[in-house]
Amino acid sequence: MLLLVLLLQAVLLLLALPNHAEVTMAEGSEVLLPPSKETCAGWMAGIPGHPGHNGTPGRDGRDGAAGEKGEKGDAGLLGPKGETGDVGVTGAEGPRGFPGIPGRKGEPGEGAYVYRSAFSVGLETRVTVPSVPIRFTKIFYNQQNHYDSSTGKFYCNIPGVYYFSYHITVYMKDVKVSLFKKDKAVLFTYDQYQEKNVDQASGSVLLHLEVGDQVWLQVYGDGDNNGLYADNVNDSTFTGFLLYHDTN
Ligand SMILES: [Ca+2]
Repeated sequence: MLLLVLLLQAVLLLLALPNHAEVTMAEGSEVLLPPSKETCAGWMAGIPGHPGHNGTPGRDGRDGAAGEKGEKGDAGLLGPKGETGDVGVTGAEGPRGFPGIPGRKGEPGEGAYVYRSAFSVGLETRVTVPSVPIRFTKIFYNQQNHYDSSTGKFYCNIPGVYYFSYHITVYMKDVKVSLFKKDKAVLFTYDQYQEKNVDQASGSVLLHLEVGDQVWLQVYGDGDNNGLYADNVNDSTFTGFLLYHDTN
């Protein structure tokens, strides 16, 4: 501001200097004009006066027009990272995938036929001889031929646990029978016959057998206890089968 004032004063001074004489004349209108050279031959010019004092500073000018809008500034620095948001809602189940690759073919299984052993036979004649194997010659089942109808014995081909049972019709005489294994009686059954009646005698057992073991039924005792009977409406049967084979 001060600089502006000084500059204004300098401009006013410059403007005032050339017109000093006129200004002096204007201000001095009431002063007596010097007489013209024609009217005053003996006139001599006076000494120029001193420059006037500086005028008082003018008033402040009006505000200038607003400048043009500046250029856009650079982007500021990135702010700190915000807090982790809440977990979103579980999405919908996706589509079913493609079928997988088929697995490898399995190892061949154990042959079931090898471990089959079963027989079921019946009495065809009522004549039984004591102290020898009873021969059951009516064959209900003997697929593996492990029972020999010519001897009345079962021959073990597969080591394991076997089930044996017999159901005998008793008629006319008492019955005493034993189940033999390897020349030794292991099971005994005794039935006393009742006059004018038909009785039943039965027995069953589980036995572990090794290959080559023989099993059969036989009348035991010294008496005449061979009342085993069979006809068209009465059977006496002997049955055996492998329950499960040895695994070692
Ligand atoms: Ca009886």
